[in-house]
Amino acid sequence: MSKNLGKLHKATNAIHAGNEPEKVTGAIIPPIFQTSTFVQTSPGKHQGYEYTRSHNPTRTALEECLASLENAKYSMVTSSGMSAIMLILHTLKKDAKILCGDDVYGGTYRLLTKVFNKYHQTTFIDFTQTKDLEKAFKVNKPDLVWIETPTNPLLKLTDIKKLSKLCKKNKVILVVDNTFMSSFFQNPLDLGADIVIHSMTKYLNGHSDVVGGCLMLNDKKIYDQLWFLQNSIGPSQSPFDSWLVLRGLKTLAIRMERHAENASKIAKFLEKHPQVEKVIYPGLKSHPQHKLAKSQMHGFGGMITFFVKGDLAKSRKFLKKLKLFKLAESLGGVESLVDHPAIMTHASIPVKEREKLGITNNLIRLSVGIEDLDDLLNDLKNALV
Ligand code: P1T
Repeated sequence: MSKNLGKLHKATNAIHAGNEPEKVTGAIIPPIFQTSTFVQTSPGKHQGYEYTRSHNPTRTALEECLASLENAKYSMVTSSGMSAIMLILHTLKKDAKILCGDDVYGGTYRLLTKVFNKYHQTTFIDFTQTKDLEKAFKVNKPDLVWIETPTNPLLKLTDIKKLSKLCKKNKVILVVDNTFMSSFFQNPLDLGADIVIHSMTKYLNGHSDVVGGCLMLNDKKIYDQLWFLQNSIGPSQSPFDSWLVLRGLKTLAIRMERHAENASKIAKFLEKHPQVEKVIYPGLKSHPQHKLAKSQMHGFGGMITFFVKGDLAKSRKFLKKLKLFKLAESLGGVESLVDHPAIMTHASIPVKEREKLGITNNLIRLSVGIEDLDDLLNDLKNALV
């Protein structure tokens, strides 16, 4: 346990929380405890650590830092975003009902519809368009509500405070996947959510060199259940990867500010471009939930989704011409990435569903990095012809 630092700002916590100087040498950076096991002085007598699948001091340091960033009592680090999601789904009883936002990461959709469909029943609804949520709760009788806000890839927002009130009234667990905002721009637990998850692969680590996930929550009973599952199933993160995320977190505040600053200017540029049909970015006045974005988020983030004018051939031409924006799945790293959701990140969603959602062949998703803005704008200008 690190010293209680009192109430500090997030930029400070990202650097200091969980980062105690090492006790033997005073090293300012917590070491990588690259060990699978810990010696006991007599059976059952140890210093809090027995085996790295269960606990590891480097992972503990990261968990403390993450908990401070989401104002959470408990945090758990996992081997990937998907394994964090899997652990939550395993806490549900058989035949549980899940009400899930209709626009989610393709892998989340796949896990719910092709793996956990053996145990649970998931109904997908558009929380932004469903006027009568009370009725949706009455009809579906969910045990758990799952949302991304902003969603991947259409950047739709859900009013977390409003939804959490309804969940509490109906004794339903609300889980928010906060990956797109990072803990710097949005804190769902403060707005009433029960569990927050992140793919740490994205903004929290920020350097595209780690795959990881995390869970933050305030309920001890659910935490104990999640930890039991983590220990039993085994998707714990390696000490080295935890150390890299702890390192990445130190610059979370300045990275997020720069991601958002660049994205806001790029979104405005794209909105005026004659080859662009429509731009979706929560920071634009044209975003249908811009007002909600201003009230529940502390920044608009680094993700932009837009439609080029034309078809798949036009999208392919644009993607081929880009030089700085690299065509790759993932997001949230310091380098800019571009994604074609229909063929890449959301291919596991059936075509009919994708089309209903609006994930069309001319839809492009940008993860705006922290490079010089002029270089990014020039890259887009050269490719959008
Ligand atoms: O890739 P992994 O660390 O397992 O995280 C899965 C995940 C969970 N939640 C959201 C909102 C995500 O975006 C992801 C992963 N997403 C991508 C790889 C992507 O390019 O959208």
